[in-house]
Amino acid sequence: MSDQVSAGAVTREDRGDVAVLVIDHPPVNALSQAVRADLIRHVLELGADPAIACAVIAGRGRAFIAGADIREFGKPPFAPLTYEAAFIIEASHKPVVAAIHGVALGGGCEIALACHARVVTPDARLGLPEVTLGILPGGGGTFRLPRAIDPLVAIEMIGSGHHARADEALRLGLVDAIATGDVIEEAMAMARALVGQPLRRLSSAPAREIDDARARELVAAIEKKARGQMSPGEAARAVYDNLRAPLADAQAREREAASRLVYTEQAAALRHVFFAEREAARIPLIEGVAARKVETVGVAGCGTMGAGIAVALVDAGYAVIVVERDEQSAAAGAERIAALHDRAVASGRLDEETRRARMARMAFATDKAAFAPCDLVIEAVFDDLEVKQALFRDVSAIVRDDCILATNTSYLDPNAIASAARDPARVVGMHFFSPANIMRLLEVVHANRTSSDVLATAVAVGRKLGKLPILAGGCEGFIGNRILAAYRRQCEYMLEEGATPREVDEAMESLGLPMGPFAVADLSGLDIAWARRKRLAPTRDPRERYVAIPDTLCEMGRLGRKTNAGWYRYVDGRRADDPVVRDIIDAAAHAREFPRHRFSAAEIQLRIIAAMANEGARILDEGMALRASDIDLVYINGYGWPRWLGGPMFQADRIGLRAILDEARAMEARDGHGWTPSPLLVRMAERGETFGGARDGVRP
Ligand code: 3H9
Repeated sequence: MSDQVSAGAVTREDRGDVAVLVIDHPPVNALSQAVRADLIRHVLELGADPAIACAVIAGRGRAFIAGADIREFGKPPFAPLTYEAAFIIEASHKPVVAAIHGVALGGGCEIALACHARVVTPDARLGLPEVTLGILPGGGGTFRLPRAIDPLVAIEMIGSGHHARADEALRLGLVDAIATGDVIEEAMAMARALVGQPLRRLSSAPAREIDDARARELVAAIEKKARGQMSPGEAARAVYDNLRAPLADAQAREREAASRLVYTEQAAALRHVFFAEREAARIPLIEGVAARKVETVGVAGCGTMGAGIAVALVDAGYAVIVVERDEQSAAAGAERIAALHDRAVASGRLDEETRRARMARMAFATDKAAFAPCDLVIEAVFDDLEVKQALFRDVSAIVRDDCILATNTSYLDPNAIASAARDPARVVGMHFFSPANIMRLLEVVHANRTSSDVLATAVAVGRKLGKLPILAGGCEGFIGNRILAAYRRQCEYMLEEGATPREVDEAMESLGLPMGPFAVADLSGLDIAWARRKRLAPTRDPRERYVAIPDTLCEMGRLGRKTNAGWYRYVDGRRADDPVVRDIIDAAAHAREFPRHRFSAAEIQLRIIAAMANEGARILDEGMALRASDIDLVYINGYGWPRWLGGPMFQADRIGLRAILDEARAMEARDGHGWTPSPLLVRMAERGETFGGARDGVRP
C-alpha cells in the first residue's frame, strides 16, 4: 500500500516503512532550488517519522537528476545549496538509497554519492561533467567520489567530465548494484537491508592510498590537455588536494573554487555553448517535416574531402558508392580511405573486424552510372562551377527522381549549381570541413529552391554522421567562410597600418585560439587563396581595399610551411620572423600611405572581433543564419575556436555592442567600401541589446 504525503518538486510516497522520494521536475529533473529545498524537507521529516525505517530517492521521467539547474548559474545562489542537501541526506540516521535511471550527472551524481548506497538501471549513466561547463563539482563531488572509487580514476573522471555507464560504474565501485527488475523496488530492498547497519558516509570515509607521483602527473596531464581551459586542471587539483584534507578544509576548498569559477568568462562561454547546441537543433523550416529514407549514398570525387566524407558515411552505417574519373584516381581515393581507417585502427578507435565490415559496404567505380541505386549523391569534386554543373547534369540523368543531390562546395553559388540539375528542389549544400570524418561542423546550405524535405534529409543525415548541422543560406562563403574572409582582410589591413604577422597571431593566440591567422595560412598553404583571388580578380570591386602582400609572397614562391617560407620562415618546423616579409610589408604600407602605429593585443582583438561580428550581423540581417549562436557554433566546430571562448558573436557581446559598433564605424571611415556597419548591429547597439551572450555570470 502506498501513501502520497505531499506534492511539489519532490513527492514522498510511503510504501510500508520505506519513504520513496520522487523528484518530478521536467524535463530532466535539474536540481533547482525547489528540488533542493524539497529534498531537505522530506529527509528531515522522514527522519522524525516513526513509521519510516528508510528511504529511496528516485526521479520521474527521463532521468534521476541531470545536475544543477544550469539556468541558475551566474545568478546569485539561492539557498539551500546542493552541498547542504547532500550533507543532510548523508547525515540521515535512516538509510537512504538512490534508485538511478537515465542520468545522474553533476549535482545529481553528488546527491547519489551522498546516499548510503546506489542502485542503477542497466542503461544509466553517472558522471561529474562540471568541467565541461567551466566549473567543478560543488556539491561534495571532489571529496566523495575519490572515497567511493580509486582516487586516480576519480581525478580522471572529474578532470575530464567522463560519464560512466552502469557496468563501468559498478566495476569502479561508484554504484552498489545494477537492477535486474524495477530499480525502485530493488533500491527499497537494499535500503531495508541497511536498517540497523553502520551506514557508509563517504565524506568521512578514509581515502584509498594513492601513488602520489602518478596523481601529480595525471593532474599535470589534465591541465595540459585542457589547452587554456581552467576548469579541468582546477577540478583535478581540487580532488588531489582534498584526498588528505580534513573534511572542513576540503569542503571550503571546493566551495571557494566552485563559486569563483562559475563567474568566469570561460564558464559563461561554456554555458552559452551548452544552450546554443540545444537551440541549433531547432530549425523552424523543417519542424514536423519527415526526412526521406537514405540508405545508399554516392560520393563523387575521392580527394581529401571526398575520402573523409566517404569514411564518415560508411562509419555511420550507410552503403557508399564512390565514383572517381578514372582507375588511377579511384585507386588513389581507395588508398586515402584506407589511410584514414589505418589511423583509426592505430589509435584504437576501430578494430580490424569492424573495418572489414565497413569496407564491405563500400564500392568504387569510374562510371557515374554506378550512382543509379543512390538515395543521395554528395559531390566533392574540384571547386569549379562548370565542373560541378556538368556533374549534376549527368548525375540527374542517372539517379532516381527522388534522389537528393548535395554539393560540398565551400564558396560557389549553390543556386548556380542547382540550376544544372533536372530538379533544383532536390539540390542542397552539405558543406563538410576537413578532415570530414572528424570535424563536427556541417553547414547545410539552403539554396533558393531546395525543398523542405530535402533540407530535413540533409540535416538528418548530418546528425546520423554525428555532425552538428547548422542551416546556412546560399550566400558567398555561407556562414563560416564569409566571416573568415572579413577576418582575414582585417588582419591584412593591420599589417599595412603597422602590425606584424607575429603581433596579430600572438594577439589571437592570447585570446585563446590555438593558432593565429597568419600561422594558420602558412599551415594550410597560401596558394589556394591565391588561386581564388586570381579567379575573382576580374570581378573584384575596384573600390575595395585590396592588400597585395600575400600575392607578393606567393609570387616569390613563399607558399607557407610546405616551402619553409610564407608569412614566417620555418627552421626545423619552428616559425621565425623573416626580415624579407617585414620589408615586403613596409614597402606595401609605404605605397598605401596609411598612418602606421604600434598595435596593442587588445586593439588587434577588438578589430578582429568587430570585423567578424559585423559580418555575422550582416549574415543575420540577410537571413543567411538562423541565430547568432549558430554562428558561434560554426566557429567552434569548424574553425578551431575553443568552446570556452564562446565564439565571435559571444565575444562581441562580452566586449559590448556599442564598442563593436564604434569599431565597425571606424572601419567604414578608414576602409570604405564593404565595411558599412550592419543595420542589425546598429539597431542592437543603440538599444543596448546583445546577440544573446548576455553579461551574466561575471561579477562586476
Ligand atoms: C552541476 O550539477 C554542478 C553541481 O556540482 C552543483 C554545484 C553547486 N539545467 O540535452 P537535451 C535542458 S553542473 C537546466 O536536449 P537529451 C536542456 O536545455 C550540471 N536545463 O536532452 C533542454 O531544454 P530545452 C551538470 C537542462 O536527452 C532539455 O533539458 N550536468 C539541464 O539529449 C533537454 O536536454 C550536466 O552538465 C540542466 N542541468 O540529454 C548535464 N540539462 O528543451 C547537462 C538539460 O528547453 N545535460 N537541460 O532545450 C545533459 O547532459 C543532457 O541535457 C542530458 C539529456 C543528458 C541530461
